[in-house]
Amino acid sequence: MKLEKYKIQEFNQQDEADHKRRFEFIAADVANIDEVLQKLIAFNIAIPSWALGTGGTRFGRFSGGGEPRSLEEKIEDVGVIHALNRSSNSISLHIPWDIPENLSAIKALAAQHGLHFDAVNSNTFQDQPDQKLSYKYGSLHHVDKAVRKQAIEHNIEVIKYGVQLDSKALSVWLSDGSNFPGQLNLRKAFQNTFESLQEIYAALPDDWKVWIEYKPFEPNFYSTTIGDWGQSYLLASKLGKKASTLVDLGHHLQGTNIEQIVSLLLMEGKLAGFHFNDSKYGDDDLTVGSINPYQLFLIFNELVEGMDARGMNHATDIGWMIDASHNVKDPIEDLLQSVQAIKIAYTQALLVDKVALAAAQNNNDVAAAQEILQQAYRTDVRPLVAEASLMAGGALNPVGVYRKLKVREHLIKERGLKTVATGL
Ligand SMILES: [Mn+2]
Repeated sequence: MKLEKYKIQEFNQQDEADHKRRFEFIAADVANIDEVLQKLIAFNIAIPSWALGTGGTRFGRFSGGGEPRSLEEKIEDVGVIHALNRSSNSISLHIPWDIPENLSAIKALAAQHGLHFDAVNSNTFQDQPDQKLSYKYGSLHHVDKAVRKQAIEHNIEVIKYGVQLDSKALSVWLSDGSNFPGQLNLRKAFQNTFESLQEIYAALPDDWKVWIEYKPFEPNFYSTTIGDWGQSYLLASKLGKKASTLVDLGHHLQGTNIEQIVSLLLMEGKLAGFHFNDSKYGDDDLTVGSINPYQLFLIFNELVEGMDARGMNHATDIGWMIDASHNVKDPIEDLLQSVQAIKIAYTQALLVDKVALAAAQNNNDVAAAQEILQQAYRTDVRPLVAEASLMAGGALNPVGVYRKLKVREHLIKERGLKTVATGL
């Protein structure tokens, strides 16, 4: 399904007068409003191919109907999202859930929707039906060299798919770890992981990167072989320049100061990218900004400050991606909400008075520093995000227009009520 631009514009016109009034009110206080809008227009967040279906838990899965049945339909769904928000211009594929069979046709379809391919993701956390050796006890860290070899070869195969899709990065998340004390020699497991990653690293094309994701627990509950940012950073440092650390917001223990992690990784030039989601307890994979939008803002504040300090391009020098799962929501609505939340936090971070904040910090004026941050955070920047969307040809209110256009009803009619997307 392809959304017609004129239909989006028709709905925009209905809201335009109200929007202009709200926009002008807030824009009057933003000195560099054009720069902010241009940065917002340039800012895109990749959609993972596994997020277009309804997610499940280990207890069950309740399909919402009209889910994409193929990679082609997943690309069409990302096309719908991008048409509405003009901020989701790429898709991140997961191999083997989404192996592209006809590469040139897939690339042409993506291009029709204005999309390109972001990082490719390998999967050694599940056994596939035709797989020779099991990953029950891990993959790249496995005690058996033959299992490690199989997992290395899978990652190299994923790189080959990615090259054909013009991707530029391999994203690796391992579930490797142990469930009980004594199960693993922790040092040897880490060493095996490093040596396996070295072989994968050697297969990377010159202009490629490998992103190493970490996670402290689940599915293993005693140790995870790449459990935190320090372990990921250690691997990335030992591997070399093409390797860096990927931060998934849900992959931290409660109370972790993620903004500090981000700040230091940026300082070292080792922050690869982001997997956005939100959580209350653990790796909940909830909609971005639904639980703790202030933390998201504080993270973006460090991102903007740290990227500016290194002269980085906000839009392109870090990989931005959503990694969430939707148990009870329409996945497209959830993704639209997530992208909006990210853009709101980014805009608020752009509004922070950096000169005044640096002065307050240098004077140990703690109260003033808090006032400056919260001045930006408590600004309702939604009209700025809406204006950027309007300027880029998207919807003033993406979720609202999605509902008015009855997209899900059309998709159910086209695909059926009982479809199941590959992946989750
Ligand atoms: Mn992730």
